[in-house]
Amino acid sequence: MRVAIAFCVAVLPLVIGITWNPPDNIVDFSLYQIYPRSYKDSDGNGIGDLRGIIERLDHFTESNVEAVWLSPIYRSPMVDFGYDISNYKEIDPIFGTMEDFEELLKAAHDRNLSVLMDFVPNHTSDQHEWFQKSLQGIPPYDSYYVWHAGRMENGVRVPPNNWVSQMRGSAWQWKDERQAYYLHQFSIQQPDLNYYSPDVRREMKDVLKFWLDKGVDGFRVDAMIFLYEDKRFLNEPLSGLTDDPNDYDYTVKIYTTNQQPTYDIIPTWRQVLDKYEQPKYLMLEVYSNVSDTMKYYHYGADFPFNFYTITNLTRNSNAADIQYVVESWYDNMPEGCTPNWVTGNHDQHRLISRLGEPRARAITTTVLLLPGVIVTYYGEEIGMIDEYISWEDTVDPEGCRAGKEHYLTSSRDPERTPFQWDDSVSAGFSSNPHTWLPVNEDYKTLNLAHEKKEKNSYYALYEKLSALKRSQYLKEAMLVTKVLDDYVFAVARETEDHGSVYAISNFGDTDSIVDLSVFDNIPSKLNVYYASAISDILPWESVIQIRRVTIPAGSVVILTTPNADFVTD
Ligand SMILES: *[C@@H]1O[C@H](CO)[C@@H](O)[C@H](O)[C@H]1NC(C)=O
Ligand SMILES: *[C@@H]1O[C@H](CO)[C@@H](O)[C@H](O)[C@H]1NC(C)=O
Ligand SMILES: *[C@@H]1O[C@H](CO)[C@@H](O)[C@H](O)[C@H]1NC(C)=O
Ligand SMILES: CC(=O)N[C@H]1CO[C@H](CO)[C@@H](O)[C@@H]1O
Ligand SMILES: [Ca+2]
Ligand SMILES: [Ca+2]
Repeated sequence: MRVAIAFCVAVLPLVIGITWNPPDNIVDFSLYQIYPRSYKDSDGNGIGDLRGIIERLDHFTESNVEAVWLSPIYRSPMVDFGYDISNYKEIDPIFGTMEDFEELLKAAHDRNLSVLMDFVPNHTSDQHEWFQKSLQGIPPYDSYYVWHAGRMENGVRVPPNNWVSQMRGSAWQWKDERQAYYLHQFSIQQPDLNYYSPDVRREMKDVLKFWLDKGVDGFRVDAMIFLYEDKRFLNEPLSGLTDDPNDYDYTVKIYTTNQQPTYDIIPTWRQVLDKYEQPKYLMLEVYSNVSDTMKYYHYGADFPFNFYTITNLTRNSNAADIQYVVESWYDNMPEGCTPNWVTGNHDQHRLISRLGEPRARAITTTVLLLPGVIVTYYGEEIGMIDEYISWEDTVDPEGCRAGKEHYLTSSRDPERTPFQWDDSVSAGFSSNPHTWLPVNEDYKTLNLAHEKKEKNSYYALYEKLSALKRSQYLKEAMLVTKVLDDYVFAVARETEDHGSVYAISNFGDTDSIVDLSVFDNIPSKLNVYYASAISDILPWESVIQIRRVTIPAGSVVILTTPNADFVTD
C-alpha cells in the first residue's frame, strides 16, 4: 500500500535551494532573550527578578544555550518596563541589587554562559537626572536632548515638523520650563538623547565601559536606527498608507532613521569593546529594508538582528517563502560575516501565535540548524503562545495609548506573560497567585516540566536541535537547503568526515513523500534522530530508505547519516 501512495507523487516539484559554507571565524551559538519581569520571581511579589534567574540557570545549560541577553534591568520608572532608564549604572530595586547582578554574572560564567546587556542609547527616562537638568537649561546638559522652539502657524506655536512617535502622535512634546519642544521617537517619557553633543557620546561610552569592567560579554543595542535625526528638521514625506497623522506609518522615515552618523558611531563603540581581552559582542536591533540593514555589518557590529522570519512570514507562507527569507540573508550579507536569526521578542506576537504550530516548528527547526547566532525569546523553546489580556489588565504603554477600542492590535502584553515552568501555582513562576501579567491559562499542560517528559513536545524538538547546534563539527558544516514540496522545507548540514544531518519539516495538511536523493552525496540509508510524529509510517529510531521518505503532515523528521559522530551525547 505504501508503494502505491509513493507513485501518486508523480510530478516532482522543482527543487530550489542554496548551499553556503560558514567562514572560519563565524560566531555560532544559541542566544536566549530573558525578559526579566517574566522569567522567574524569587520573592513572591509576582514580578521576575535577578535571584529568580540565578535559581533557574540550569535551564540554559540543559537547553544548550550558550549566551543570554537580559532585557533592561537598570533603574527605571518602568513606564516602558525598563526601556526608560533613569540611571544606566544602577540595578532597579524591582530586580534586585548590584550584588545580585554580580552573583548572577559569576554563576553564569561558571557555566560558560555569556551574559549580554541591553544597551538603550537612543533615549533616557524623563526622570533621568540629565533630562531634569536639561529642562532647567543647565550646561552642558542643556544640549543633551533634542530641543526645538517649534514654529508659528497663524499666531499659534506648533511642533517643528510632522515627525511621528512610535507610540502614536507627534514626536514633539512642549515644555514650558524650556519654552521648547523636545523630541521623543518613543513615548513622551522617553526623550531622545542628542548625539551631536560630544558629552552625550562620551557619557554613553562610559556606560559601556562600566558594564564591561564588571565582566559582561557584550551588548544588544536597542532601537539602533533611531539614534541620529537630520539636523534640518524637515517634514518627512507622506507614505500614503494612512490618513491618520498620529499613526507612525503616516510618514516615510528618511530623516529620523538610519542617518549616516548613526552608522559612524558604531566603530567608536567597537573601540571601547576591543580594549578587553575576551571577545565582546555587539548586536544591533535594526528593523529596516535589506540594504539599510546589511550596511550595519560594515561598521564593526557583529551583526544587525535579522528579523525577516518575523516580518516576512505569515500563516500562509509556503516552503518557497521560507527559502526566500533564508536565501536573502546569505545573498545580501557581506562576505565572511556572521548570520543570525531572531524568531521572536517582547514586541512581537509569539511565533506559534503568528504562524500556527506546524509552521512555527518548521521555523524553529530551520533556524536551529542554520549557521550563525540564533536568538530564542524566552518561552519559545516550549512553544508558549500569546495570552488574551483584557483592557483592565493591560499595562503596556503602547496598548494603553491605543485606548480601549484599539489596544488589542497594539498591546505587547500578550507575548510577555510569565514563563510556564510546571503546573503548580502561577505555573511555578511565582509563589504568588497574582502576577504582574496573568499566567497563560494553558499552563497546566503547556509547561516545561510536562514537555520534558513528552517525546514529541516542542521542548523535545528544541532540545534535540540545540544539542546539534553545540557540536563543533556542525558549526563548520556546509549548509544546504531545499524546497521539497509546497509545504516541505529541508535543511541539511553536511561534513566530509563526521557525517551529515537532514531536517525535513512538513507544515502542510497532508503527508508528503519526498525523495532525498536530491541531496548530493547522501547515502542510501539514514537513521532517524528525531521525529515529532510517532506513527507506523515512521517508527522511531528506524533506518530510512532515502528515495521515498514519508513526512507526516505537520511534523518534523531529523535524519542523520550512519557515520554521524556529532550525535554522541
Ligand atoms: C567551560 O569552558 C572551558 C574552556 O572551554 C572548559 O575547560 C570547562 O570545562 C567548561 N566548563 C563547563 C562547566 O562547561
Ligand atoms: C531602503 O531604504 C532606503 C531609505 O531608507 C532607500 O534609500 C533604499 O533605496 C532602500 N533599499 C531598498 C532595497 O529598498
Ligand atoms: C520582505 O518583504 C518586503 C516587502 O514585501 C520585501 O521587499 C523584501 O524583499 C522581503 N525581504 C525578505 C528578506 O524576505
Ligand atoms: C525588541 C525591543 O527591544 N523592543 C524595544 C525597542 O525599543 C523600544 C523603546 O526603547 C521599546 O519599547 C521596545 O520594547
Ligand atoms: Ca520578584
Ligand atoms: Ca534619536
